[in-house]
Amino acid sequence: MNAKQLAAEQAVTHLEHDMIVGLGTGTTAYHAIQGIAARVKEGLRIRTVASSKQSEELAQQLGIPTVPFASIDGIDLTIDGADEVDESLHLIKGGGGALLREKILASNSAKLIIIVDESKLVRKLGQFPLPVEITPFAYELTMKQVRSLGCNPVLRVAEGKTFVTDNGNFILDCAFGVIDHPAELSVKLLAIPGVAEHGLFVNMADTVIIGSSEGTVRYL
Ligand code: ABF
Repeated sequence: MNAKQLAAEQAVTHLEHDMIVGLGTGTTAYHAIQGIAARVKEGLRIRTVASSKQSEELAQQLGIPTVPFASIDGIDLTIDGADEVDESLHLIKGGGGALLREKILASNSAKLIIIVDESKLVRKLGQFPLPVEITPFAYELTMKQVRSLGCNPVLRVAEGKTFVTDNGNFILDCAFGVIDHPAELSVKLLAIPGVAEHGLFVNMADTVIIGSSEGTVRYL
């Protein structure tokens, strides 16, 4: 079992009957969805909502009950990955392009468990370029405003085309260098009208589960 899978397997031990569960996105969250499917097969009674079309389709293929957002009032537990985790459990997410939906799920969850391998742990956030989701309209001007905050934003491209999120938006990958004050940067980014959301998750994670290549798991 690899490190990501170990963390995922540990996270699914936190599931309980009748929970509404948020499904994350990415390769670590993939393992969690597999683990959730195994528990559902054993008889665990849960309902889920997903942070991406990809995760929703995977859940449905694996026989995990998915429900519309209109049918729930909130989420009991979301299990998701991250690109970076610092010592205060602040996160950078969005490398997979699902940050807006991931943040909506996280902010509506009573508990957010983040699952990572050791490579994601950093003392301070910022080695991983911060993903910022922006509306396509006048995106060049939005890019300029984001640049003025002290980074060189790069419009994300995938398979030779501008990457488009599940919400029809673009992503800017913004290398800020060390982010000393993530909460302040968050406020500044959200003050730019074309910014839909960004990948800084400040004070959102309740628990981080770290899998290691030696086969151990620890909690932050
Ligand atoms: C999602 O998947 C993200 O927010 C993050 O960008 C990514 C983590 O990648 P992986 O789990 O594939 O390493 O959770």
